[in-house]
Amino acid sequence: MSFLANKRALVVGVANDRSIAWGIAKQLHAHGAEVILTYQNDKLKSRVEAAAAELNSPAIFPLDATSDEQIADCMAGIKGVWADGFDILVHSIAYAPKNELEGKYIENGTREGFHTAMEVSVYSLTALTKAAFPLMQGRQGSIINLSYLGAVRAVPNYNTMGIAKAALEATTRYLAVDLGKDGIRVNSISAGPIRTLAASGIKDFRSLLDKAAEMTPTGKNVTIEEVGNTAAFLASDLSSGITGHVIYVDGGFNITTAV
Ligand code: 0WE
Repeated sequence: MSFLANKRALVVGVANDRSIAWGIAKQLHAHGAEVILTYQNDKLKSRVEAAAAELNSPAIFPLDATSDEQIADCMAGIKGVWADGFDILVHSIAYAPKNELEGKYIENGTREGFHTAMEVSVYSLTALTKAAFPLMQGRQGSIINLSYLGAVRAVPNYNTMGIAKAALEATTRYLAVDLGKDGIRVNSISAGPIRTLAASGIKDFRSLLDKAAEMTPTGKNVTIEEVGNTAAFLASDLSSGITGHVIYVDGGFNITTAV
């Protein structure tokens, strides 16, 4: 019945109860997994602590995924709790400087913004995967990251983040090939737009959500719980034949077109 019984998950990217990472953590736990959350900084610590308590988490750890030292300390901490390893790694992190996410890419895209977006939103997956590998090896593991349609379509204003998400999806494929024989699958969920803390920093996000809902086959935007349930499937052995893939959890928006 509980298809994630005896699975252990590390979920990176919870900021508050609107975070996609939180929807995923909740659903992984609901389907039977034990879950450890990380918090990016002291400002977010108390909120993540409260979230972890709801899931009866055995521990929480600080983690800024741009720091190899913090990644190493986090994995050492996890080894202290889960000595024989863990099964599921969820990466739900993205950042580009605000000015990169408005207007024309050719006008507002900068070398520094590009570098920051790639470092925080893309290389962090590789860095976390490298560090998690010794603990995940040989256990039917699953690594999941979050993408967006802007990886494969030119979405107005998404700009630098679209280029970063394209690189994240490519990273998913390369890691899937490298880790397949060690029993680890790597997949991406391309979620429809969701009102999160990150999204609250984006101009006119409300109207983007309304327009998207109108064009979406299901007639509504997706929830963090819907993304979480797809993550639970990808985390589980039910998806043992799927790796290097991008699954759209967007109510079908990506198959529509403007006329
Ligand atoms: O990946 C994202 C957004 C992630 C994000 C959000 C922010 C806001 C605050 C990354 N960096 C920042 N930097 C900040 O300073 N999404 C899929 C949501 C999103 O963002 C958009 C979208 C959609 C959808 C930006 C422009 C257009 C559409």
